[in-house]
Amino acid sequence: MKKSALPDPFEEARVNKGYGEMDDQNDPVTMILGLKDVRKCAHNWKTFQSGAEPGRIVIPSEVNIRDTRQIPFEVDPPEHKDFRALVDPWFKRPLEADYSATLTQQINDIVDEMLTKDSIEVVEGFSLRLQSRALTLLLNIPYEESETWISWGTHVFRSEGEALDGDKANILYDYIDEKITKAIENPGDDLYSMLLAATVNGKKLTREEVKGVMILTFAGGRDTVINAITNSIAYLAEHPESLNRLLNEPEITGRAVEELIRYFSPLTQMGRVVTEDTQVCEHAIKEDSRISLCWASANRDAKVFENPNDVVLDRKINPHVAFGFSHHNCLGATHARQIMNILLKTLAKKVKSIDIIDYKENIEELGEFNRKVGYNSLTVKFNGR
Ligand code: HEM
Ligand code: EMZ
Repeated sequence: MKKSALPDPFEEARVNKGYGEMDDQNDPVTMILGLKDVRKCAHNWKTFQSGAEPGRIVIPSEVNIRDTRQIPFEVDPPEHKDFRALVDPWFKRPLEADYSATLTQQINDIVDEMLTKDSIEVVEGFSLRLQSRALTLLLNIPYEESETWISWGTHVFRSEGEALDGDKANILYDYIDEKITKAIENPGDDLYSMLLAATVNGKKLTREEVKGVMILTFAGGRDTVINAITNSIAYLAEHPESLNRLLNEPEITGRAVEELIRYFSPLTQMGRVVTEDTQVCEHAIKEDSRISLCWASANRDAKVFENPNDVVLDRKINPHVAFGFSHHNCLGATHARQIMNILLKTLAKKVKSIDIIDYKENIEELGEFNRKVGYNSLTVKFNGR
């Protein structure tokens, strides 16, 4: 097994019964494992709800550490549609020429810096820094603000040894509160100010709603992007021929991004609360219990993907659900795809090979399953072309 491989722990359960089970803080979860079932349940918001109690659809559940509703993530249709319509254009900005030019500059700079070093710890020293700097573009605020976010570490609700960390969450909450107050006093052209000026159904957003969008923007796009970048570095270290291929065939870059995201599936699963007694995979599910849409398992479904456990860099048919499916599909996907696309092109141009010096895997414990989602640390050396 290669160091960069992410094994699929769900295969047997997916093939044999289609679902798995785990306990999460005495609030059990039935995990939906096949791609078709995941899509069907994701689409059925009436039976499988997102908006029940803030934090409950996240696994591990965050009900004990927060009560602000994240928007549009924890809102169901029909209200979801209006919030989504408000933020959609903003989250498409990564497609604009200025945005991608600045992002390219940021990525060039950090890769150049890494090439001068004898060793790099990728998670904190590369991925977190790249992610935080890129986020200043998405929020449209000064670059220097990223220094604060980098100091928070890789997850805003979790810390090493603690799956849920309420004190840490409060750092983010206080920070966002302060920034909202500043944007009220002195509006600019940043995301806070856009939200504060906006109306949904003729009504201005409340402060709590603005906070809900901002918390989600900070939390949702953090460890996912960090894992995507870190796993890509590990993969390229063990597949230097891929660096050459990306250099010589830049036209496959878009497909390579989708394939790496499918294979890594940086967000393993997301829950839903069941609104009525029902059945999935011939398995009875009780009202007010939880299911999860297990994107990581669905993305290895052999009924849909040929050689699902291989990275096929230019995979042609790739209907993966790593960014979710249906109403709540990932709002940050445009930004994440741009980061990955520019990163692959930049690495291919500047880096000949990458040596792995040391690593510590990040394993999620999910009841009967243990899933490697990435690394707690990964030390490498970049060798220039
Ligand atoms: C939703 C994955 C990056 C913001 C989702 C969902 C998935 C996902 C699977 C669906 C959740 C559900 O159905 O309940 C990922 C992955 C990423 C990534 C794999 C990186 C590779 C980002 C970034 C941001 C972001 C960079 C923003 C900074 C959001 C938001 C939603 C969402 C706001 C909720 C959309 C809605 O409810 O309508 N993401 N995400 N994500 N993501 Fe991402
Ligand atoms: C929530 C979630 C959003 C949650 C789309 O995913 O990401 C998780 O990392 C956060 O902990 O609060 O924002």
